Amino acid sequence: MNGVHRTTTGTDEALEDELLTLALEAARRAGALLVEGRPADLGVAATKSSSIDVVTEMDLASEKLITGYLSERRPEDGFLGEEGASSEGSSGVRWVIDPIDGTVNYLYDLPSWAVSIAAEVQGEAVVGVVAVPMRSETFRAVRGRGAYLGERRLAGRPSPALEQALIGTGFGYLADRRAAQAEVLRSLLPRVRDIRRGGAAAVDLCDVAAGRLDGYYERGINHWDYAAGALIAREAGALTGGRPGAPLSDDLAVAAPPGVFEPLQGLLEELGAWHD
Ligand code: LIP
Repeated sequence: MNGVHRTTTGTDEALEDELLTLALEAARRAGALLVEGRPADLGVAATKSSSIDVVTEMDLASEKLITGYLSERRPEDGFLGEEGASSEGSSGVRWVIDPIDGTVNYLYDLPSWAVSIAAEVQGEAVVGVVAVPMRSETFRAVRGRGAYLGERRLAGRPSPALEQALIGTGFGYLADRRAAQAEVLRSLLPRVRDIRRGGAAAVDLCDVAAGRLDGYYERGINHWDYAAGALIAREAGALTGGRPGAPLSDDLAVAAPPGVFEPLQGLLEELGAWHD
């Protein structure tokens, strides 16, 4: 024995622990930067375009902080980030980063925005951290070892019938996509308890993990929006996927506990939620 403990999923536990510790600290630092660096009158006093510029600046600064912190400690790792970080690396580990998920909420000073960091080993997410600074919450998961919010192990909530399910969703930025998403929603809304549009996919996925939503779906989110949150949802017992039989992807993301997942995914397929 060389002292390396392999988990049931084949990754070594010491590596997972190291990646989790680094992701938590990087997310904490980025969250603090974003809270402290956000001008108080952002989105109120400034013109629309200059407000957006400030948000872009904060997005870039957050990603720079995270990639700088991680690459200093693990220089061989690769990166994929919303603001352009993209490198292969040579260690087999790749960090997938959304430096601000929920940028419009951040712009308007609504609390539901997050820093999302996932670590993938050989293409599989093994660690996920979603920090939601304005809620003072940090969600985390390690593949095969559960999802947590602080000390609380997350386990979703018992599945209601789809008609009684509270479903989160989101809308893309392009008008044509929004029109198609509105059509899907028109048919879905009368068939569920209600709909929530929180504005940050990573937070929606964590809310499924925490049992605050019975399910979530969205077309067109990016890898960095869901990499950490989907792992957290799965580790809390949710199923994740795209179209029936397909994994969760940019085309369609669905997450819900068993019992809601299947009818929701089936209905979304019928309604064509996977295309514009
Ligand atoms: C956003 C999501 C949001 C979704 C938007 C967008 P961003 O991410 O989290 O829920 O509806 O399409 O992808 O741009 O704030 O990182």
